Amino acid sequence: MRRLVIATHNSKKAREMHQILGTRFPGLELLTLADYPGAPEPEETGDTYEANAIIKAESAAQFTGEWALADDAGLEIDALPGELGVYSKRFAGEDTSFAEKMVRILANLEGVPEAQRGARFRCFVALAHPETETSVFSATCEGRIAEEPSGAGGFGYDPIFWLPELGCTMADLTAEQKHAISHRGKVLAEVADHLATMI
Ligand code: ITT
Repeated sequence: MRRLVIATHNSKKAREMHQILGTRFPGLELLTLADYPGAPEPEETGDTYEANAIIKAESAAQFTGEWALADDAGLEIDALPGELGVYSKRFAGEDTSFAEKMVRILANLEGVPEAQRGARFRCFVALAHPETETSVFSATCEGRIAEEPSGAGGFGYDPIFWLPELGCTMADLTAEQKHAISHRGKVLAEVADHLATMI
């Protein structure tokens, strides 16, 4: 494998995937869907992360003819069962900003004690090629929902994702610190071990 397409339309997620894989494989040509004008944005019709990751990776592999890597992630909040998860992007409406989504989550959790504010990011990654069977990898990152947003790093729900062992939110971390402990960092470390056998 000489070239890998990062199959996401989320530029911040693409940057994270690029940083993590580029550090490990400096000789690998990493492209994104932005390099393929007209690349379709398939509907995420699956009701699992795994199904959606496969849909995105296989669509990109078919369109580009290359190896393609897609990730589907979400935030699971114990006190709000079934409300985010696979549907994290659509929480409180697809067009609502993340600032607004986070305000809604914090309002829903008002008065909920720390011990009941458990949450995790879950991430599934699919690696596809037009001529081979798709492989799937997954990882989680455990934390809590903070009392208030903090930090400007990362993206999405990172400002309200509290990391008790570090005493800060995911958005308070540098990119390198996030990748060392995050769901995406962990799953891509596993993917990288797999890619190392193919490069
Ligand atoms: P693609 O499907 O094009 O890859 P997306 O933004 O739709 O991009 P997902 O469906 O995988 O991505 O993720 C759903 C939401 O979960 C995403 O919009 C983010 O808000 C949130 N999310 C995913 N990874 C995150 C992370 O590392 N930190 C914070 N929020 C994250």
